[in-house]
Amino acid sequence: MESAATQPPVHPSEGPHYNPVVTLNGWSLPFRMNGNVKEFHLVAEPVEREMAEGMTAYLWGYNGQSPGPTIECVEGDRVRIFVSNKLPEHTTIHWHGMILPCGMDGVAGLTQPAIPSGKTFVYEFDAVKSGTFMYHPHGDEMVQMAMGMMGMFIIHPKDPTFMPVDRDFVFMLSAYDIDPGSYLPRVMEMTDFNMWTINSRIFPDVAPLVAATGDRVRVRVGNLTMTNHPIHMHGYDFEVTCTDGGWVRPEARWPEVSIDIPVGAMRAYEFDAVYPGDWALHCHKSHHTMNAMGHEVPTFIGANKAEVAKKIRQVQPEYMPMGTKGMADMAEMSMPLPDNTIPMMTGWGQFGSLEMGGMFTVMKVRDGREAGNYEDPGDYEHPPGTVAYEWTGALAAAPTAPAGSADGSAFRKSDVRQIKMSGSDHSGH
Ligand SMILES: [Cu+2]
Repeated sequence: MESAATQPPVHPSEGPHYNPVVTLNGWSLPFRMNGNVKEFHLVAEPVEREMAEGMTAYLWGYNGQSPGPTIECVEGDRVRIFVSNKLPEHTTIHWHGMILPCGMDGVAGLTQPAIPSGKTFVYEFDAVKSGTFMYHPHGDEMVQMAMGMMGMFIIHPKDPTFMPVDRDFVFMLSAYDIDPGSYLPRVMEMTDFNMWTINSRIFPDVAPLVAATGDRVRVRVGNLTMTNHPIHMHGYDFEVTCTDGGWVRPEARWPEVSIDIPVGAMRAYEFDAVYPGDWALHCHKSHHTMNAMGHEVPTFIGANKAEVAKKIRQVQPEYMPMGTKGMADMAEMSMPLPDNTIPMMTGWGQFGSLEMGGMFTVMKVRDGREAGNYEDPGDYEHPPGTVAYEWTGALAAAPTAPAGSADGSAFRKSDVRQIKMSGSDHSGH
């Protein structure tokens, strides 16, 4: 797949019918029927992934892309998956969350010999349980997953009336540590990643999720990074209806506005898209909605850099003191960057700079969208009188915290007394 654009869903022309998923900035792997067996072909190989305009990563993936294409089948299908290895080292594929014979589980050494470079192995099993699963290597796993080898595996219910939705989105969260100016992830990194991605794309180049007002919408999110991601969507409350363990019974669900996606897990949530708008959808860890962030930058908030700026300009005339009022000025100013990286905070909306990056996108709900149309509808046209606005009239004094028993200073006085008492106790010993 040459393009990183979201490919429209592919309705099955053979085998049992299902309502296909839409992979954000991705696509579904075509299959062919061979008798009663649904056959797929995955090719593990080095790929180039454009994470955003101006930033390409040299990754390993499947069929020309990282993450690999989404595999879709139907509960009851017999599937046969050919896996060709074009990597410089051996690999396997583990089918995360799926019920299958042990010898098809894909753990190198434990359940099968690894697939040598240049060879093709076959995995074959019955899709016995519907739900959302993942696939990834289980041989040199740390390196191969750090290089981007992963994908989603959807088994649709045999009964098409079971939990039907109008729009069914799926994406994988992955993270990379790629130094600005370079292309390869540092595979030994464990914590300090700088590219927090949705299907190996970073904001502002993550595709929006597009829905029509009134649609029943499902969003399936897999996490194969090294940390959890509290995925937060504005404008709605919703319920987790599926994990990689299976469907969640209605009596076991509760309302949420952020759902934590644990490491090595999948959560699918559903809602009725009754509120039109451009609703932010993002990881709530604020460092995960940034790009290419260095964590050694000192905090200058409140500092007066006027004097030091004068001195620095004697040797570096273009020097601009930044960060003394916060960091928003960094998003608004475009400064020269090293090759192959993009700004830490970026993205422009109809009202200005978003100051975002990484795991951020938008759920765009619009009246009158036709079924099957996933094209970006552009900016939301707010009904008149429904946008926050500047107040230019007179203002009464703003309320402040009342003085009294809950006042912080009174609390501190008792603290001091406690400390004195324990001090005298101590001296008595
Ligand atoms: Cu996160």
